[in-house]
Amino acid sequence: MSLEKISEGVLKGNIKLVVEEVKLLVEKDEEPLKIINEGLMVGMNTVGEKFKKGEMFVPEVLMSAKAMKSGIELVKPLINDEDMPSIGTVVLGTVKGDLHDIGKNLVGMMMESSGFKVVNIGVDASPDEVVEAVKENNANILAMSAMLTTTMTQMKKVVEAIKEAGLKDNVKIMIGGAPVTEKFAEEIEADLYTVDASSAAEEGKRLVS
Ligand code: B1M
Repeated sequence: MSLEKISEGVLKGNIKLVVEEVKLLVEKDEEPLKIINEGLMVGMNTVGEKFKKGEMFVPEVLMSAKAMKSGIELVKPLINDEDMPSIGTVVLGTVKGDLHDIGKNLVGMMMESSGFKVVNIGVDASPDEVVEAVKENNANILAMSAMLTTTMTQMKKVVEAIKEAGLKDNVKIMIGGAPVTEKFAEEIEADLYTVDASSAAEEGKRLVS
């Protein structure tokens, strides 16, 4: 039983191993965030490096993503505190054309555990869907994720749609994802860029305080 075995399970796309190891560590009262950051994420980072070098292929990466999700599902209830008063509502989604959701879901978990109500609108979210969700939920924060250089440009379209709907003063816009930068956030007039899920939750709290 170890964090190394969890990262190995993610790397091998071995759901059974990940589930067994996460359960054992949870039973031993291991810190849930440590299981994510030092077990599951370590494995997925290696997957990313291998995928880039052509040492792993899409089906294998998908199995790794499934294994990572299975681990996260087990840890998530330990981080979320349903009784925690909400400090604000976040609408969270991955932009149109982009199907990556692992990082986005981590951001959602971290924000939930920081006391936000998170409305996760999923992946491939069009600007119209985003605007609708922001209106419907009276959101304080719109948090958008993009993982592809080809889809990050959709974020600009969302900011424009938010402006057109007259919502720019009502909702703070946070963006993130591997190709996104602080400079890009400034260019498209997003309110905040953060590099990872933990800082998204921390900085998000600051935005609404
Ligand atoms: Co994709 N993929 N993928 N992929 N994939 C990347 C992103 C890529 C970098 C791999 C590579 O080439 N090295 C590359 C993008 C290149 C680029 O544009 N620069 C890539 C590509 C090219 C593609 C396809 C086009 C491949 C193909 O089909 N030829 C295709 C596109 C599909 C589409 O979206 N339309 C594709 C498909 C897939 C899978 C479906 C197989 C799978 C996704 C499964 C899923 O998400 N359900 C997948 C995966 C798993 C990856 C890698 C390997 C891992 C991504 C991941 O989940 N990381 C990735 C390589 C890599 O990142 N190393 C890659 C773990 C996750 C925890 O990290 O998502 O970065 P991440 O989230 C981080 C931060 O970015 C940040 O916080 C998280 C950590 O705390 N963050 C935010 C994310 N969103 C945030 C929002 C915030 C703040 C922080 O505020 C709102």
